[in-house]
Amino acid sequence: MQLDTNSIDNHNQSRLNAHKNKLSYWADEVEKAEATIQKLIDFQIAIPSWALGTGGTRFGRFAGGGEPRNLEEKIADVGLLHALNRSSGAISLHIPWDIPTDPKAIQELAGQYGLAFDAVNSNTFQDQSDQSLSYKFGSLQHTDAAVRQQAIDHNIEVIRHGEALGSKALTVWLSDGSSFPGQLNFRKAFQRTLDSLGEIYAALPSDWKMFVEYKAFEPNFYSMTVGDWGSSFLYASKLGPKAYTLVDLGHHLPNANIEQIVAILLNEGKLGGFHFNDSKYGDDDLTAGSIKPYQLFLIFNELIEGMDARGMNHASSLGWMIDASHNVKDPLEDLLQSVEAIQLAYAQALLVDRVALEEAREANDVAQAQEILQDAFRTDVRPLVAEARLRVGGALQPLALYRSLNMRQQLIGERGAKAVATGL
Ligand code: AFD
Ligand code: MN
Ligand code: MN
Repeated sequence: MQLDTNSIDNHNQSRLNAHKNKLSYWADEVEKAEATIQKLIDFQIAIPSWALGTGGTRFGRFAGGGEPRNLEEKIADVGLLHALNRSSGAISLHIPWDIPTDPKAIQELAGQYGLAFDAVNSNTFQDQSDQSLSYKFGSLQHTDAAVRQQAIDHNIEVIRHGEALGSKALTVWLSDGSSFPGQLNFRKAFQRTLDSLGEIYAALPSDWKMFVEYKAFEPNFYSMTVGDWGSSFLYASKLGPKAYTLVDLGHHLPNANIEQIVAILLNEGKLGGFHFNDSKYGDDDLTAGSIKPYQLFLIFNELIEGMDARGMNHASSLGWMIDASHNVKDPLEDLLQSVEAIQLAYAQALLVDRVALEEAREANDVAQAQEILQDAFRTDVRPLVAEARLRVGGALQPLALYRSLNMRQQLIGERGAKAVATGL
């Protein structure tokens, strides 16, 4: 569905005065505000194709209607998000859920919405109906070389699909592991996984990256073969310069210090990208910033510090992707909220007075260091984020506009109340 620009203009006009008033708070700090707005305009966050339908739990799924029935409709949904916020200019596909039958046409369609293709994701955590061997006991780690080969071939096929669309990265998330003590020889599982990843790595085009995503538990509950950042780092280091660790915020054990993990990976040049979401317990896949916004800010604080130290480009040096989806919200509303939360955390982290922070640290002035961070975190940067959107044709309040235009009702009218998204 294409959003007509008139509705955005009308929406913005009616809110313009209120917005300018809020923005005037920044009048004394124009320089800082300007720099932040420019960075926000450049910063794009990829939307996962699997988050456009209502997510379920293993107990049930409550579809909301009007879900995208095919890849074209998924692209249309991301196009709609991007038209509203001008910050969701990419889509991350999951194969085989999103196999593009006509890549040229798909690329063209995405181009019409101003969308690029971010990392492509392989899937060896499910058996497909046309698949000859099962992944019940793992894929790249499997004891049977034929199963490993099938999983390797699948990953290489995913790379080929991505190449046809202009993607530049492959994300490998494995459910491989074991659920009971004694089930798995850890050493062999690691080595087999490394060897299999090595074969996939060898098939990467020269300008591609491979993201190795780790997860502490689930679906295996005793061990995961890529279970933490340490093992992901080890795989990525052994694989070579095109391999990196991908941090999914929900994939840690409770209370893990993710910002410190991020700082270390960045320092080693091995941080590849992110899957943003939030959680209270495990891989809850809740809206980014909905539970622990301060943690999200602290992560961005390390990102900016570490990226600036290495001369990296905030917008393009790392993969920025959302991986959130759940049961009780309209997925498009949820994604608008996630993108906004990420932008807010990024903008707040840009405000941190880094010189003063370093001085406080060097002087062991703990209270002052905390003040500096919290001062930035407690600044209301919503007008800056809204201004960034306004300047590039987005809506001042994307969620409010989405609601006032009854977008979900329109989608239901177009696709039906029982339309179910392909994928999980
Ligand atoms: C998993 C991971 C991973 C994977 C996805 C599948 O977060 O990114 O691709 O779910 O839906 O938990
Ligand atoms: Mn993920
Ligand atoms: Mn996950």
